[in-house]
Order: sequence, then structure tokens, then C-alpha cells
Amino acid sequence: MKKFLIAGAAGIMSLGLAACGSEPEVPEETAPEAPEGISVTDGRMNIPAASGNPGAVYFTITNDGTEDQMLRAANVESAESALFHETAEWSGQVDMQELLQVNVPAGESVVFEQGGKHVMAFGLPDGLEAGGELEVTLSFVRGDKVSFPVVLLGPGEEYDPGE
Ligand SMILES: [Cu+2]
Repeated sequence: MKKFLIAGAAGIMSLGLAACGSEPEVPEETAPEAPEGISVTDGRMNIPAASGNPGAVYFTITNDGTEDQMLRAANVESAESALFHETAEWSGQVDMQELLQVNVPAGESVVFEQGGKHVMAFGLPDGLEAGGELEVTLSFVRGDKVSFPVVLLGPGEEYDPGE
């Protein structure tokens, strides 16, 4: 006696795609949120003494999240362009170099300050006034961003972090 296997199940289709009844999510049109745990404090920039000179933006960025976050770009309001720089001794000479990325490790702060890391803002407009503010936006490699205010100080004016 021969046994025949009959493939009788071939026509069964899943119909499990019924609507669940919830409204579709409308994507937000605002800028992406900052990564979890990222905050920026003490943003400031001395207005360049001479028109046309770049300005150095200083701040402290803190990562209270659980993942390292990598900065990849900076944007300074009203400046033509901005780059991450670091002042340090490079082969025996103190000079600035561009940093293509800046890591902000989980649980740590990275301080941008005079003589160290800074955001160099090029093509600043004339007429910036001490006491004013510019918005700076930092972008991360995963695409999210954080924006914060930068206080404008006069040329050579010392920053007072206040209370
Ligand atoms: Cu610089």
C-alpha cells in the first residue's frame, strides 16, 4: 500500500492584520530631541576684538545617560560656519586643530574652555553686542541635536558663571 502525502495546508493565509483601532502617530515637525541625559551649561562667547575674526564658543556638555554620545557638528546662529577645535601642543607647538568628532562618554562632562576644546565660529556678523545671546546647536552622529543659548561677552571679558 502506498502512502500519499497531501499538502493540504498550502492555501492557509494569515488574516491577522486587522486594524487595532489606535490613531496613527503624526510625526513631530520640531527638531529632533536631544539624546537622553544630555545637557549643556555655561554657554558663552567673547565677541572678537576685530571684525572678521572668528569667535570661540565655550560650554560644558554633560551626559547623564547610559550611552556614550558622539558630537559631529556644530552650528552657531548667524555665523557662516563652525568647527570643533582643540588648542593643545601639537608636535611641540601650541596650536588649534580641528576635531572631526567629540565623544561625550556616559556619566561624564566634557568642558569646552579657553586653552582647550572650543567651537570656532567663522563669519560672524558685525554689530554683536555684549549681553546678547546666540543659539548654538550641536549635532550627534545618530542624528539628534541639542540647542542652547550662548551669552555674548565683550572682547577679553571674563566669564562669570554666577551662582
Ligand atoms: Cu579655534
